[in-house]
Amino acid sequence: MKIQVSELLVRFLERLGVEYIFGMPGAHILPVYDALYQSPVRTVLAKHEQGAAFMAGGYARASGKVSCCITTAGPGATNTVTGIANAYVDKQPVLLITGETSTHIFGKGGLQESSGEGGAVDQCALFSSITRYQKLVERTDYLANVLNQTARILLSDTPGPVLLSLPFNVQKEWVDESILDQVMTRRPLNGISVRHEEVSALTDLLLDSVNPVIVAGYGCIRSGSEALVDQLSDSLNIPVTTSLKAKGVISEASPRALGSLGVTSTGHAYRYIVDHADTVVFLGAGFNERTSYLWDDELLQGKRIAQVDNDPGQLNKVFQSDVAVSGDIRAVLHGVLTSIEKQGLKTGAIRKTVEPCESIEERDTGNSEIFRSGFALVESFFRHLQASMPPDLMVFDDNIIFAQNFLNVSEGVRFFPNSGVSSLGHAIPAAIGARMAHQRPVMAILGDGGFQMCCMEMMTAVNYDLPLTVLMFNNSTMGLIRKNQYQNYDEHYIDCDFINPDYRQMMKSFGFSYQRIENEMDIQQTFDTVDFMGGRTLIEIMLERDAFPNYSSRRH
Ligand SMILES: Cc1ncc(C[n+]2csc(CCOP(=O)(O)OP(=O)(O)O)c2C)c(N)n1
Ligand SMILES: [Mg+2]
Repeated sequence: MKIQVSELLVRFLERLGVEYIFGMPGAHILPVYDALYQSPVRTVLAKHEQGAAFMAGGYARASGKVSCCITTAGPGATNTVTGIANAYVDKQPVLLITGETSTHIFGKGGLQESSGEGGAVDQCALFSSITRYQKLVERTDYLANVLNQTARILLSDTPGPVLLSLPFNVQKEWVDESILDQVMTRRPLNGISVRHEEVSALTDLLLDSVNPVIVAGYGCIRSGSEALVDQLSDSLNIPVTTSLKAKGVISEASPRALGSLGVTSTGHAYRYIVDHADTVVFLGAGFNERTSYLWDDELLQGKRIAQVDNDPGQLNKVFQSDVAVSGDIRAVLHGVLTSIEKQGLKTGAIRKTVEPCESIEERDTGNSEIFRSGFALVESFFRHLQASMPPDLMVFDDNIIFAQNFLNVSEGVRFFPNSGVSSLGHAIPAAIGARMAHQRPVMAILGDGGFQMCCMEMMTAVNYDLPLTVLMFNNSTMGLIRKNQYQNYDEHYIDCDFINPDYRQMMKSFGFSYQRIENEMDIQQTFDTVDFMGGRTLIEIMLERDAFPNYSSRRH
């Protein structure tokens, strides 16, 4: 049967299992919107295409499923750049579909043309370093190949964004629907095989260690290995620290949890590794600037190192491992546990010579220089939150430092710190995307600077009747920048301070509930009234401009 390319594309999305498509229409993409009119794929109209791209990323991150974004040519597409770059760095399966001027006017200076001809913006070139595949689809005879290539990347174990740009006339061309039968739209069952010798080497290393430590990374979440990490940690009594992005891989209420590792943490995990570990096992964890304390020399000095990752490109990238295993983390851990069991070892086989921490409280605040003063209200807020938050809350966090240290992530709760390109303006739209994926309560945490970059997306939550709790820290400054200028630039404060609007009034006009926290009583009142499950609330915590968390922002 003959159908138009726009419809073929929508049928392709349906076969991929796409549920939502986040974006904003424009004349050049209306044929695809028209095909979406009758489709079960639901459209979500964002306030800004950057928000749409962050929503698509949030959806993919929360669900692991293919996510989609749609814009018009020219500015619609260019507005997504930061969100797509974010998905690229985070390896999210995000498909960006954009319109384009008709092929017969390429190079003539069409409105919003981004074909790259005759001095026009070259959209594919622009996206080439932030997508795994980008195609200006000028013809239909290779459509099956283009869609196959798209699906292959989106459904792979290490996915990334794909851009398909469709000229207006091509969207309306007629093609045979059977093209879709040539396209693979199911995830291939080609898990990376695991080599027995590598698993044995890892097992031997673990059994030969006195005080090993596991550093669990996002790869553990991506591969669904959380329970196996916990099992391994339990069976050999190995303490676990995580990268920020993997916070909660094992319950942070566990006495085996060292808390997260990184420059914005209280430093407990760092000190534990430096002082006690003889072996460090990285599981699906890169060793980026924050986790590694700027690749600190002392952290891994004299330790034996093992690394497991499903992406061979990650192995030995920033440190040399004694044992490097490439393969599915689940399969590797399964192999190690089986091998340990075969050797007849029981729980607690490795004698722990050092307690990971005396108490959870000591772990989270002990010796910390970061929160010397000014944050009693924030600490208290998180204590209340910990006690009364819904057990399945999903938290998107652009502020990072407070939740990283004051929020214990345990079973059920999921924590999504800003990652990727670490862009402000991410938490609110990403939380909205995640809520589309799961009928679970969501919370966005961010500063007042970041808030003003994306707060209009709160109206997207209103438009789609989604519950959303936003926690915003009002310090009337870009606090991180101010801190940096204090620490490293002789207090030359430039372009950090600003005047905030009256958020109570703003929220009134948005139809959001509003809670302002200036003292302990306000906290109590907030938790008495806030409805995480069904409400839409902005909670504003007032902070001193100079009460910054005292961690180092040094660069080299
Ligand atoms: C898109 C983008 N622009 C600039 C930055 C650099 N930057 C990092 S933190 C920050 C200040 C954030 O201020 P605010 O959101 O108020 O948080 P605070 O540090 O005050 O808690 C800036 C400008 C960034 N990360 N992303
Ligand atoms: Mg601020």
